[in-house]
Amino acid sequence: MLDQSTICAISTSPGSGAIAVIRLSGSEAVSITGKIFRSPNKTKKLEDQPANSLHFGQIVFNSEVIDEVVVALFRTPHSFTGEDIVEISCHGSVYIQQKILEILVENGARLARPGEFTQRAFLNGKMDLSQAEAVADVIASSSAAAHKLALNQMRGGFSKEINELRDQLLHFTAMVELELDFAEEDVEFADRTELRKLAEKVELLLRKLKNSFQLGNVIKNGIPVAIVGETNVGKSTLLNVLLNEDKAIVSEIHGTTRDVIEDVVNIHGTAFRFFDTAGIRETVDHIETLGIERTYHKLTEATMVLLVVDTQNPYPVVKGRIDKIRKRITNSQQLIIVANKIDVGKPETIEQLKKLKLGQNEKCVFIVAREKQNLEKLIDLMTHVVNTDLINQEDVIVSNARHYEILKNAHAAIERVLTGLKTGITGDFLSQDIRECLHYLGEITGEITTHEVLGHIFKNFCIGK
Ligand SMILES: Nc1nc2c(ncn2[C@@H]2O[C@H](COP(=O)(O)OP(=O)(O)OP(=O)(O)O)[C@@H](O)[C@H]2O)c(=O)[nH]1
Ligand SMILES: [Mg+2]
Repeated sequence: MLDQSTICAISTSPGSGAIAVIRLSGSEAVSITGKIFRSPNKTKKLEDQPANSLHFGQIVFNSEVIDEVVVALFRTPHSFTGEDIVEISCHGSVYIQQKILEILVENGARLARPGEFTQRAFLNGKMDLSQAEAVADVIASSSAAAHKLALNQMRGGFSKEINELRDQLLHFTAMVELELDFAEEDVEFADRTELRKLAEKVELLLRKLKNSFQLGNVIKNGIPVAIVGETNVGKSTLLNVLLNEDKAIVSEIHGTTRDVIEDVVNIHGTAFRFFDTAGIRETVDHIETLGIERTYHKLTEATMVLLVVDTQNPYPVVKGRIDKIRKRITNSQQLIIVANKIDVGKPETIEQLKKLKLGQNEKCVFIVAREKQNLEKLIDLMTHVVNTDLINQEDVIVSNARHYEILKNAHAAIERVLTGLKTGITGDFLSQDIRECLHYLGEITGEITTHEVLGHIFKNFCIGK
């Protein structure tokens, strides 16, 4: 099944740079490079060189010197792909890169397909499938949080969790299936209460992993933060200062923003996806009403809600708005009350707001959005919430849609097991559901895969990885 050819690709990003790296993998990686490599004293043979060594020399083709390069050698099985690998660091001109690639192909290497290096690493058992998938995520990660997530997965954090689950399930089936072998004797090896406990444990773990996807997904794409409040309180002003650009129109006219304005910005290593919304008020304007409906919709989708209130208003008005929004958000959402315009605010309102009792998922901060006063405090609150309440260091977070789909199936299967245990179905049915659950978990780590699945996963990689 494993393709034996030696593959090559430019592994650095396309275009010119100071240097570029061309990578080869396969049994002939060293000998092919050896044909075009010339050391300064012209005597060194690449094939005779030890693993993990570097060699300076020239790439020569038809007695023409193409470039001066450094060649790195890695030998099977101690390499990224598990095969012999050569990395040629050349000067980063597009011409040189293409030329060297061309010469390698002429000497017997084949151009690599997208993700083929990582695919080989998987097929050679250097990593499991979920780890291989994380390689792409690591490369694509654009924020510290997404990077942490991907790196954890690449190092096998997620695989460990899945393997533990599989072990427990195997233990489970073993107990049930032993019973089946002695069906005539009508014995019960598998204590039903024990089984139930085990199934509950597995169910909990699967549910936890499944539920973590929502968070994993937002970390990858930016944590959705809805900026909501009444008209003219300074929502768009706040968006603009957070983004550091004049994205939304700001004016003293009530109802300026009528549609949702969205942008992602990386703040202290976390990607936040901000949504500035239409101010909430009673209105007969049809378009504005539609905008306000969208505001409520964004509110439910957001992980974090910045409720902007204008401290120029009397406290009861402000409190009324806070209570209305509180009714619309759940415990798993974070509410930050942003008391704005304290430069011109009513001292009474500010005083009362400071005394406001806050729930577990609530915070309050006082700012002058227009002057960026206390903006850092708000940002600190937001990043603090993400780092302490959202991402727990030890927790494994699922961020891959394929894994999520599989976990959903595995979870449904274990739920059937639990119902089966309650209703007292026979062992063979139980075991069938457990086997199904096991099968799904195997799809995550790649113990069970089809050609189609593999092809689909790796085609989304870049060439050279
Ligand atoms: N004094 C003061 N004025 C502010 C502050 N923040 C915003 N403003 C002003 O308040 C007015 C309304 O600001 P916007 O950002 O357009 O308010 P909004 O909440 O987006 O309003 P709508 O889109 O109509 O819902 C503008 O004139 C801003 O300059 C502040 O901190 N202090
Ligand atoms: Mg606005």
